Amino acid sequence: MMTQFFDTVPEPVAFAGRSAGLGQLAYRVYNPDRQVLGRRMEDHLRIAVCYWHSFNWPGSDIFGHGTFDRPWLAPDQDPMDAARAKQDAAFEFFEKLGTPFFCFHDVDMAPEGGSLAESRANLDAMVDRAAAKMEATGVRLLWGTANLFSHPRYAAGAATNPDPEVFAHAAAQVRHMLEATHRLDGANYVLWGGREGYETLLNTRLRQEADQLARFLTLVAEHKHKIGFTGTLLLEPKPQEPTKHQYDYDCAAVHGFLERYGLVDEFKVNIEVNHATLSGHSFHHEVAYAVDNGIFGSVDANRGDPQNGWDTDQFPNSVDELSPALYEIVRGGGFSTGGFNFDTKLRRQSMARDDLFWGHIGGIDTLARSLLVAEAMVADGTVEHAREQRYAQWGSDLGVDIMKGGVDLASLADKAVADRLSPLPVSGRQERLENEVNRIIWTTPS
Ligand code: XLS
Ligand code: NI
Ligand code: NI
Repeated sequence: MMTQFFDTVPEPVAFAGRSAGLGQLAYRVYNPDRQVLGRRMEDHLRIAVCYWHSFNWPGSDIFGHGTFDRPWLAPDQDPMDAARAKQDAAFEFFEKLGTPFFCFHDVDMAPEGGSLAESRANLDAMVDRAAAKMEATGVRLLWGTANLFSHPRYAAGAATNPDPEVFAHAAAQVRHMLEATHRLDGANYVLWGGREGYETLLNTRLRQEADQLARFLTLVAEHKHKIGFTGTLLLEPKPQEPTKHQYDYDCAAVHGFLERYGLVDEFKVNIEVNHATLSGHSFHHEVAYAVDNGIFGSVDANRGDPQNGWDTDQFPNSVDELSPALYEIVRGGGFSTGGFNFDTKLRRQSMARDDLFWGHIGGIDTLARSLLVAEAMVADGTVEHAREQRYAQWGSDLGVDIMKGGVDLASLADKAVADRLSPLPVSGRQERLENEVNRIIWTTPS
């Protein structure tokens, strides 16, 4: 195993369980080969490391410069030399962390050139190199995506831009990155509409922008089929930031949009935990919505900070919060092409190179532990049983009649009067259910 950038971590991180020593870089729960509900833990969680926050970002914020120890980001290097060094660092990290997947944007991996053709050549060279590294290490691509939000040309959006030339530029980038993802045998392709939204309604036509966005997504879906890419296309909801309002606000908004434009069979959602909370929901809500409506695709694992409202993208660390969401995922049959991508950022003071290991290991163990709780929740059956009981009346003649459309409003009303219906309210048993879930969280062995 190559050691060049992470020399303080000479060995791959391994599962050590309870015997892991204090300060030892080891997994305490995540054990790739452990069987959970008939699948290996690794195949359940399908963990990916993201290229952007982990290898591209120097630890800068709007008030201050980069703080991280990242020699591959040092200025004054030839951009392609820097891209190669960054790729070496990334693959060294993937291999040492021992996780199966990674994700990247076009511009994470290769520098933009002076023209589309030059950018394309840069990316092709880096994708060739990535293919060789993937072959050598066995690391796979969970998803690729194009960055349609950083360059000033996208300040007013990409697909929703008032200028069709910007739309065409975005199309060129997505076409190329979709083909690169296909070439690397990616399992999914993601579109996050970072600037597909507005800053002010005073200059914005909402219907026109929605039509443009739908047109763009239709072109992407057509091209996917044309090139024979069999991965899943994913939209990543987010309510705002960087724009004041983003059209892909949450899962329900995305779902309605897909239905309206006849795209619901072409796209699923990539749910990010911190985007769920930004939209005023919980991650549990977004997952439950997507699973129940058949659009659940993949997850960007991270968390926000309840003290502020931002997309702080911290590493997940709450088993209490994640377990109910993992329960919905496994109840729904688990991931097919999706997985847990660590769209996570270290805090700016976590400057040391090996902090990247601590962040990922903690997050992965949290997910692994939540998966074990979810498995126990399935075996326990209390939650499922409570839901069954709650809706049991819909199996009665009245319930079936209503739902199959056998009654109109007037006949239903007449029946309610004639039968002197006087239904009694029933307890929702919320506290009891919360206690049951806690019981399972507290008693599930690792
Ligand atoms: C930003 C998004 C972004 C997408 C990929 O908030 O999470 O990182 O996952 O473009
Ligand atoms: Ni994300
Ligand atoms: Ni985010």
